[in-house]
Formats: sequence, structure tokens, C-alpha cells
Amino acid sequence: CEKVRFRSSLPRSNATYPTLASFSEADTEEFMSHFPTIVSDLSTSMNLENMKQATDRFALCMRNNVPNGKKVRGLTTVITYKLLEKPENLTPDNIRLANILGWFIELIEAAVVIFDDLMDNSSTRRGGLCWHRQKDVGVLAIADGLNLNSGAYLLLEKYFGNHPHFADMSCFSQRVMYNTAIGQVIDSMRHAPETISLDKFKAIAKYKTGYYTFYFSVGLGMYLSRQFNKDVLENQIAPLLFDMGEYFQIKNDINDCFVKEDVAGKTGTDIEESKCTWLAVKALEKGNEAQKALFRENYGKSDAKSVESIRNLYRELKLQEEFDEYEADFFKSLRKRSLSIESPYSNVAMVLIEKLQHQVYKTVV
Ligand code: DMA
Ligand code: MG
Ligand code: MG
Ligand code: MG
Repeated sequence: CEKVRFRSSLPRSNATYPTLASFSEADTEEFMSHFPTIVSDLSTSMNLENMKQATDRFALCMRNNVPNGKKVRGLTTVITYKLLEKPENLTPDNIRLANILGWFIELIEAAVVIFDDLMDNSSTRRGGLCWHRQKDVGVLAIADGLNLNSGAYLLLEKYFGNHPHFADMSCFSQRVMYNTAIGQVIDSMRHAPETISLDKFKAIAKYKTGYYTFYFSVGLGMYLSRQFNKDVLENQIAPLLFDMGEYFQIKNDINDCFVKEDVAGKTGTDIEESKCTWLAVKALEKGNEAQKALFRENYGKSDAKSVESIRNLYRELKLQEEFDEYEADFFKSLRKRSLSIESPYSNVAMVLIEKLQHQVYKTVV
């Protein structure tokens, strides 16, 4: 992987790009229409001798775990590709391939989520029990997560084995997911109050969320369109994409604490698990001595009274209100920053900001 050289290409000047209006709910419908192919490719079509029972079960695992999230990462891949590809190359076949590449990321995301719920000791997700808590699953969830991940690479080889950037896409993905797993390791450690800081929060958010949310999808979309430009990705778009990932995680932390299970579809565990969340950072930053003592006394405990006392402290310190202000300013500054990215990549950034705001702002992550 180390030997792979990144292909750098100059942006084209004569292409016309889809406008913001071309980004719609139809993208999700188009994306979903390719999901049955993915399931069949990784189950019935595998034709593994005497393994029908296992591949049928894995098909069920895919249907249960892969298409039920927001699909932000998969859709971002397709959108990036469509924005960067020459219009004459936007054929049904190429669009189908872009959607399959989107499902490649979503398969990996499904594995990440299964493992995340195991690591976070979570009970519910997307309105139901977490996969490992479902009947007849338990520790088999580990094999399922591994298969979702390796299945994704089988698809990558099947559909993109002849693409000039096959090796680049594969290595890029491995690197991104290595960073994600490293982020998950540090996130899963119990963070004593005296070790919680904004810098630590930012580092965790970048590694566990930032790399595989937006940055991953945009990088793959660039490779697929043969418009990969390392300098633009690393120096112009990535800082913005990582900030979008950080926002995504802050929103996720807020929801973990304040959004009820019937809306969020999951129960929060961050306070009990002593996570280094944005809320914990802010509470320690803003709290007076008595409030910080209360935090130290109750954070990381599982009893309902301790958890509620932390939640009340967050309310007292008006952290939800602070978040609302940050959120509004964040989108304003993102838009401004996206203008200085070179064309056509600035268009990708602008569309993604619109998408993020449209889909995530004032909703649940
Ligand atoms: C989000 O972590 C990052 C990854 C890699 C899943 P999280 O545990 O805060 O996510 P969630 O709140 O969805 O369980
Ligand atoms: Mg979690
Ligand atoms: Mg987690
Ligand atoms: Mg969370």
C-alpha cells in the first residue's frame, strides 16, 4: 500500500456540474434500488458448498443492519462522484457503479455500528434491539461484523477490480478504517474527569468519526471519477470535512444525552460509560467548583440518580443552548470556507454542506 502513488489531476474547466437542486430524495431511492444486488452478491451468488444456511442468515444480517441508517456516507460517495464526473460519462452503468461503491462504505459502516454497540454496551439502535442483543445473535455479531467488512472488499474487487484506482481505493479504505478503529479504541477507554479536555474530544471525534464520515466518501468519489487530487483533498477539503465530522459527533453526543429513545431510536450510554463527550468537556469548562465536584462524583456511574444529576448539570449550564449557537455559526462559517476551495471541488463541498444541513440540522444523528 505504501508504494501506491496518488494520481493527481487538474480540474476540468469546460464541464457543467449539477446544481444544488439536483440533490434530492430521489438519490436515496436510486441508492436503495441497488441494495438487493449487494445482498445477492454476498449471499446466494457466493455459491458456497453446503453453506446455504449460513449465507441465508448473512443475507438477513445485511437486511437488518445495512440499509436502515441515514446512509449519509453511501449517498455522499454517489453525490461526490456525480459532481466530479464528466457529464458524458454519467451513464446508467457508471451511476450504478457509484451506488455500489456507496454500498461498499455502508457495509463497512454497518460493521462499525455492530462493533460500536458491543463496545458501548448499548441496548437499542434505530428503534430496535442492537444486533448483538437480538435473538440467536449474541457473540455471533462479531462474525457478522467481520463478514460485512470483508464482504465489502469482495464487492470492491468484483466491481472495481479493473478500475485504474482499485489499489488506491482499497488502500485508502484500509487506512481510513485503521484510523477509525484507533479512534474507537481511545473512545472506549473510560475517561476520568481530570483527563477530559477539548483537545482530547477533538482528537477522538476526528479519528472515530471524522475519517469515515465525509472524508472517506469524498476520497472514494474522487478516485472513482478519476479526479483524485491529493493536494486538494488533504489541504483544501479535508479540514472542512473533518469539521463536518466533528459537528456530526457533537450532535451525536447531544442526542445521546437529551433525545428520548422513541425519537433517537437508541438509548444513550455516554454518561454511564464515562465518555469524553463535548458535553463533558463543556461542563468542566463552564462549571464552578461545586458543579465540577458534582460532575466528578457522579460521572461514569450507572445508577439512574447519578446519570440524572449529570443531565441536570448540563441543563443548568445551558449546554443545549450553547450547542444551538455553535450549530448556527458553524454552517455560516462552513459556507464561507467552501468558497475558497478550488473548482470543481468547491462545488462538492457546497453541496455536501447543504446536504448535511438539510438532513442533520435540528434532527437526530
Ligand atoms: C460514533 O460513536 C462513532 C462511531 C465510529 C460509531 P458513538 O458510539 O457515539 O455512536 P452512537 O452514538 O451512534 O452509538
Ligand atoms: Mg455508540
Ligand atoms: Mg462508540
Ligand atoms: Mg454517541
